[in-house]
Amino acid sequence: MAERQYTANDIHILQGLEGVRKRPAMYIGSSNSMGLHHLVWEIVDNAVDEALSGYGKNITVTLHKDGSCSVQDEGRGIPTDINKETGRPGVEIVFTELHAGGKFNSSVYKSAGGLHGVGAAVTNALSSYCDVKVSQNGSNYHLRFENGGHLVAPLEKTGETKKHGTLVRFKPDKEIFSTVDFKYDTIASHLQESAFLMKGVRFIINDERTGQKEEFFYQDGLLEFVGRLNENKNPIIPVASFTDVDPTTHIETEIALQYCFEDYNETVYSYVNNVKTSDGGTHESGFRNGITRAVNDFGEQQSLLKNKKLEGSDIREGLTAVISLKIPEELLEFEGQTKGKLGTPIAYQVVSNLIYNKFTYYLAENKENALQIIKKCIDSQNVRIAARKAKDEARSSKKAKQDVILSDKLTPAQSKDYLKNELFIVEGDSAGGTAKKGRDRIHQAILPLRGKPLNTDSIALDKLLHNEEMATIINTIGAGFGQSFDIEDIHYGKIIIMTDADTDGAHIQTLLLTFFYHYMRNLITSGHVFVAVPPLYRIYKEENKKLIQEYAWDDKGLEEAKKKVGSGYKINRYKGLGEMDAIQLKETTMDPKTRFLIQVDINDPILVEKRVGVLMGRDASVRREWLEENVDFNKVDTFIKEVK
Ligand code: 1YM
Repeated sequence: MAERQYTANDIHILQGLEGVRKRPAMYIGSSNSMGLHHLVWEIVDNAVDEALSGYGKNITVTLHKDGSCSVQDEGRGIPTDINKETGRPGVEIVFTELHAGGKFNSSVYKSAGGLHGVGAAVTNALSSYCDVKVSQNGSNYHLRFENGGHLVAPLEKTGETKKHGTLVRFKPDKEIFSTVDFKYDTIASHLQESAFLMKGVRFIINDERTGQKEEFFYQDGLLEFVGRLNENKNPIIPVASFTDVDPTTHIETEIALQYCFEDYNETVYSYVNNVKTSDGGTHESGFRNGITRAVNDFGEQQSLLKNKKLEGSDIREGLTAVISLKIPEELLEFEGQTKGKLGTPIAYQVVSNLIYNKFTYYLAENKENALQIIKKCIDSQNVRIAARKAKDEARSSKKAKQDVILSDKLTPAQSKDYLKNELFIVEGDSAGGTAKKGRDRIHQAILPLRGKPLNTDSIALDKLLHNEEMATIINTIGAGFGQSFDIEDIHYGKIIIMTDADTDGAHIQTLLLTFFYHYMRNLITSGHVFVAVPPLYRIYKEENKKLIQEYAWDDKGLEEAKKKVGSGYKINRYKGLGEMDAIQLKETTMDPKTRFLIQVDINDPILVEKRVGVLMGRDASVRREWLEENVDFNKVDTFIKEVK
């Protein structure tokens, strides 16, 4: 192959891609597991855009044994003709220029919509190789990049075909990422979410490393999405769905919703052009406004409300809803640091009117269901009013004017700067004692939990609530629970769960997380909940009467630590927190400068519901099976993502 002549253009491009390699977090959020998966989303997004424009019904993601990932679609194929301005094929530009696509891409609704659609070039820049095959106009084409986006095989025709589509295969660069291990579950649930949002497009995942394979295809889209989210709940009504296209703005809205008994949370997920709007925005506000008006008007008409209007929160308790909007590009506005909040003002009116009109009609047409819904809302209202009364009374009584009564087991932090304070919930009194000695007394508080009361086989949450340990946690956190939970009142910026690295510890972790998920969800969604990761090994030796020691959190770290300490080392494998002394525990697990924390994240609705379902279900054997299969302490990752 002839050596390629670089032009000024190439230099500019390589500088661009070099910038991505220097600061990957700026483009994909982080260089950990989340960032790694971002590389896949970038390529899948392009395939999804193509399907959204009406080309191709199957999208296949394959995880290969060499650590690479490929994404294949059956669309028109990325353009291979020469771009006049640059003299280079379109496909080469797409993989080398940041933000390429905007100029060429003509689809009305872009899935990424300028959100995080930094494009295929970013994936290329962060890969050790990237192979692109395009089939279009009767021919197969191929080009290849290596080593962070250097073109090593320019576009060439490789043969004839009747097919059309694009195949991209890339291998993430080990130099960039802290892990290059693609997670089947993460990718599968992302594809499943896309399949729910795109009726009629089939998403296939094929893991050649393990032989695992799944297909996601939902003809009923959001209806099935809500059904799946509520799989383990007790529904009051069948899932209802509402769709409309606004004639003036051309905004397409689809909403599916369902009410469930014994569910005290509001679960609303929203999407704009197939991208999750995690922080809500105008469409979600419009939805809340519209549904509140519809239920109140219906209740009043039917004389069910005794002159007391329902508040929005009464109407949304036990409600699961998914809202999906398709907004033309010129109306798209996003806000917030992560651009996860829709700002488009008109979306408020569009969604509010749609749900008001359609839900009002639904209530009138489905009397039986309507009465059940109203009853549930009135129950919530009564509980809210009673809780508020109790709170007011408590406030005016003398006792409450003193500090909140805390458990005598709590070792409090001295600082009153609440958000800087950390609460360690520790498994066992003995580890609690060690933690107490090792803590920073200004900012760290210790609450030991006895393992046993939690570690029962039947854990209905109402039982848990009456459990002394749970009551202690609620009081200590100091912000109430359930509907009356108020994040403004929390007494700690970080709630850190610290358990042994064994199955019992994992059980306690998941119970606490499930408890927070049900009763203080905001605590998790606003990023206050963490899991401490104690080391698995201490590697040490004595040399000239001096102790040389290193800690390791996994097997890879163990190998590195052995090298660092040098020959003659001894290894201490920790079985529990209790085996560490206060200094060791401080150094490894508690001191912000040296510890590892995992921030609990619930960005992944289906995965979370699935896990909570299993963990909260009454079937103890399913739960045990899940714990045994999924909790691998050599690779810390259960419920949880994102190492901080
Ligand atoms: C496995 C990844 O990237 N498919 C894909 C990408 C494009 C097209 C088709 C496409 C788009 C358009 C016209 C258009 C892209 N094209 C561009 C650009 N799959 C994957 N399939 N023709 C083909 O939007 O007008 C960017 S992405 F910019 F070159 F048009």
